[in-house]
Amino acid sequence: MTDKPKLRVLLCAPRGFCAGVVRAIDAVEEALRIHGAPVYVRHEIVHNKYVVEGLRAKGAIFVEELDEVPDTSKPVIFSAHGVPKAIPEEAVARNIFAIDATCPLVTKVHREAELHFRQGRQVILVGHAGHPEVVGTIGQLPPGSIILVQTVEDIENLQPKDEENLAYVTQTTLSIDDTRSMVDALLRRFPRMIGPHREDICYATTNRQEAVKHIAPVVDALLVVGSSNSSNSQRLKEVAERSGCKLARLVLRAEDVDWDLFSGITSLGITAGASAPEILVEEIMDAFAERFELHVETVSTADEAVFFPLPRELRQAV
Ligand code: 0CN
Ligand code: SF4
Repeated sequence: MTDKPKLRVLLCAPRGFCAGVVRAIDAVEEALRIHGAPVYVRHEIVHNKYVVEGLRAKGAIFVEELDEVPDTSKPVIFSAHGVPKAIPEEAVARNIFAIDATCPLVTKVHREAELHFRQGRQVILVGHAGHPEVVGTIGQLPPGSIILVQTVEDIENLQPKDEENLAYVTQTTLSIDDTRSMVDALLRRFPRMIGPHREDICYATTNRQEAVKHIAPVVDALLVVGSSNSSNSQRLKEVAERSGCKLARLVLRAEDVDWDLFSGITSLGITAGASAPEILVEEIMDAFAERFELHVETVSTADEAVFFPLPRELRQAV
């Protein structure tokens, strides 16, 4: 007999690591294995403090800019979020051995932007100012070539050079619903604007949001496991709130759970951002199991079988 209150736990599937994150983390691990510690990583390889701390303990040194890297024969790995063109150029100029762990789905957006530019189109980027992916995408083209829009109001105020010659691209980790409204607003103002064949929002972002939409309306609370600087994780919390969940929280790990908030609930949804390791989901489940009698069900809304091979520089080394 247990006197713990019962808690029905609905685990979202898919959740957690996407193919781009697995590849980026593997790239750092493989670089450490081949080249020995230390290896340098420009920016958090993925936006998760637990992952970053784990790699730091194995000998990765994290920097924000290349000027923090000494003259070295050790590799410098670029994070999954992508970098402006100037960064690999700087690496070549300094004779730095660069390994690019940019997610192939971010690189795809870079190439789209470049192609539009070469075909004479002005490029509109839908995204969040200051996010490293947005900085990287803007940095694919000469300064001033890409216009960033963050809101429908920004779209109303747009003054493009030639309304007939426009294209848009988006950040990969945005809210599906917000982006649809933004794209609709763009097409209302500029009906001849060209966009991607499919969304630039990636499969992992899409599937994790879809799973949350299923679960959020039927649970008392929903936890998103992830870091606060992770765009895709923050969007999952927003999606939960907009789908009718009154209590949605983003937590890195069990010690961050505010237990007072969850004391009266009888059902809980759990998901994890694309950069959050499953071990932290397990840690949080264990912490709930200490306080509740859990009945766990997995609710699966999509199958994922995406795999990206390691960056070229590491494949050759292997
Ligand atoms: O959390 P992440 O490292 O990055 P954002 O969601 O903040 O973009 O997840 C991996 C996604 C990428 C690129
Ligand atoms: Fe790539 Fe999407 Fe994962 Fe970002 S969230 S690393 S774009 S698969």
